Amino acid sequence: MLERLKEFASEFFVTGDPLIYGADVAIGITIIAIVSVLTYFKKWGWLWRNWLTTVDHKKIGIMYIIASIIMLFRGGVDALMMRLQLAMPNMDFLHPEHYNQVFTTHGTIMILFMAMPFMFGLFNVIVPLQIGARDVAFPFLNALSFWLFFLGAMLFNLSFVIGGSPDAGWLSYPPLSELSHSPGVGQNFYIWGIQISGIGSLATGINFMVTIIKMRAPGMKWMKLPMFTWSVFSTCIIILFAFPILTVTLALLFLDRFAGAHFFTLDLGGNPMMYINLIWMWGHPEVYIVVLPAFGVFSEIVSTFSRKKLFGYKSMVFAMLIISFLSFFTWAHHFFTMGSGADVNAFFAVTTMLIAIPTGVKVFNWLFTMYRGRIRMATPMMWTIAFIPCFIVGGMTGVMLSVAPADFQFHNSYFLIAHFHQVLIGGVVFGYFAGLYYWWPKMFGFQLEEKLGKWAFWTWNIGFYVCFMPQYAVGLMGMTRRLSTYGWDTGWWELNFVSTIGAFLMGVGFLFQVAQIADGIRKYKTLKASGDPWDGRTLEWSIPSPAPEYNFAVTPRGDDVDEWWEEKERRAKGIHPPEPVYEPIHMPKNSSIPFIMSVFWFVAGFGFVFGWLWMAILGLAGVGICMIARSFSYDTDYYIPVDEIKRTEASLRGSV
Ligand code: HEM
Ligand SMILES: [Cu+2]
Repeated sequence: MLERLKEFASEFFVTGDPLIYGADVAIGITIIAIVSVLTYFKKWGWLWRNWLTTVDHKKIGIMYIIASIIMLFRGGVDALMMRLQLAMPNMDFLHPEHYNQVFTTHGTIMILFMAMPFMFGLFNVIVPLQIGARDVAFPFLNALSFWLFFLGAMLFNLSFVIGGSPDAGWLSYPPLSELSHSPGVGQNFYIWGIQISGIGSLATGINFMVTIIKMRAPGMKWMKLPMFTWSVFSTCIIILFAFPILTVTLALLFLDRFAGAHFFTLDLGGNPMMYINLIWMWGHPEVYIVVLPAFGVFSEIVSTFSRKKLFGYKSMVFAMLIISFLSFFTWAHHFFTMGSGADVNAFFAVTTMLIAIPTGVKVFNWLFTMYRGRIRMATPMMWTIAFIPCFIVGGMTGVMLSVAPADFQFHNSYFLIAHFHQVLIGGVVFGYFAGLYYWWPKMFGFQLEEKLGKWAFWTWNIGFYVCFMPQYAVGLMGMTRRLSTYGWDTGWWELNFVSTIGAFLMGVGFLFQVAQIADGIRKYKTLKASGDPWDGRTLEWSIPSPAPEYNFAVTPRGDDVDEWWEEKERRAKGIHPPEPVYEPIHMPKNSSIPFIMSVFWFVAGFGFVFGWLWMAILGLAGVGICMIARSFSYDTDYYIPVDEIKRTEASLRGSV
């Protein structure tokens, strides 16, 4: 009996590597620390009532961002481990199997559990405020989306200590990801972690689409929508069409592994290339999903910090919609080498190149907005200005990759690694950082001090170029991706060494950001932000920071893109708005169902990962019961009475 138990434990828990034991201990200590702090300060009730069961879009947004920053840390540690291993030839720090796991978890986490939630966090905090709404269209569904994302991400991360990590790359190509080549549970963790959080992503896409269509302030016609909200809308269109493809593809892969199907196997009629086509039909749109909101953030910041209207508003909107559309017709540029022939490759090469046109339009619009503007160099603006050249180089190397015959050389080399990190870091990460700095005072009610922020900015930026520029070169010299080590005779080590230094500089940049935030929290009482700390232009700046629970005491109007700016101009001329007439505000009630239901999804996922059908059925039954419970709960809303609104407004407005 004891022997059997031991055997089970040695398969169940990941063993053998000192790094893993170290991580086990660290995870254990963190959990104990969190539990004891919550118990000691008697904060469990507070956590449950204010956060775990909340349906408030602002709080959900903050939880998304916190989770994504933790994931940025984990993905970043993975990155640094890889760069350490590649710093010198013949290094013995990560063994090949371990290296495979690390690049797989790094890529998956960075895209799905860092970029996506960071983006959803910004959607949540800002979109309802920008369009003058009380909340999103479906607040309950919104909470459910968050918890599905969170527990999906936790399930994925669990593979680090239980069962073993996936190691077939961030897109899990068959045949590597099939049972024949990956008999362990790692791929199952991959499939279920992404499936569960993916349902949440699809629901968020639908939720924000409906919110933007139905809940805009009176007067806010489509061409009066703030640019960030437009970017969210175009992203939601892509999510709506792309995420179902991902769900189906992973479901088919799961059937291959779990039920002996042969969709993507090499024998019995299956075809691995079918998977690769399908996954990129989601995967390419996915990169536009994460970058369009960053474009939206930059548009807001450029105009606020140049104190000018955004140049070329309509062309911005059309550029984004065209990008959304085109993003569905470029997927095969990820495997020009498949052998589909010149005609097919030519089609995908041309569609890919076409995307450069609307993107170029946007870049010129940002530049023209800055032209002759009175530019203020606060941190959000610095990230924006740094993004422009970085994204241009990243985009141009993308156009180089889209030349199909040339791609036969570039394919899967470090040239590609450098290209996509340049657009993902220089575009997506810089964009979300800019957004976080910009909207930080609105989220938390205090300003961050700029000094540490500027240190973070410079170390991140210098680190970025030092890390990735050499990779273009080393790629052209023949170094391929997913390589766990190389010899002295390759001539690659100097460039790799420099690249590793750059990666660690970015790590230092991250530490500066953590320090900046910690410092801000320590001094937050002295750093109180007004409702409009940047002299903003859109409606979110017209209300106090942080926004009260109900956002707007009276529904605002949205007659202009820069409605709040116009309002300030009117007030300067002495035209004041009429005294507000308050009415009771209709609000959604908190609910514990999203959290509990997602925990059941987690249980079901865990059961499927290990093939324990009883557990999977138990989990799914729990999910079903939660759905039934929700459909019978009628007590889902309440009204904030006028007295309370008056009191809150008086205390908030008094202090701003
Ligand atoms: C912060 C600095 C970062 C560094 C130093 C870094 C470094 C690396 C390294 C060394 C690899 C493995 C290359 C290989 O052996 O093939 C890699 C792969 C990858 N990275 Fe990053 N990375 C960073 C940030 C990011 C970000 C922000 C994202 C996405 C938002 C990202 C997405 C990916 C993806 C998708 C892969 C491919 C994984 C695979 O081959 O399956 N990385 N990165
Ligand atoms: Cu692509």
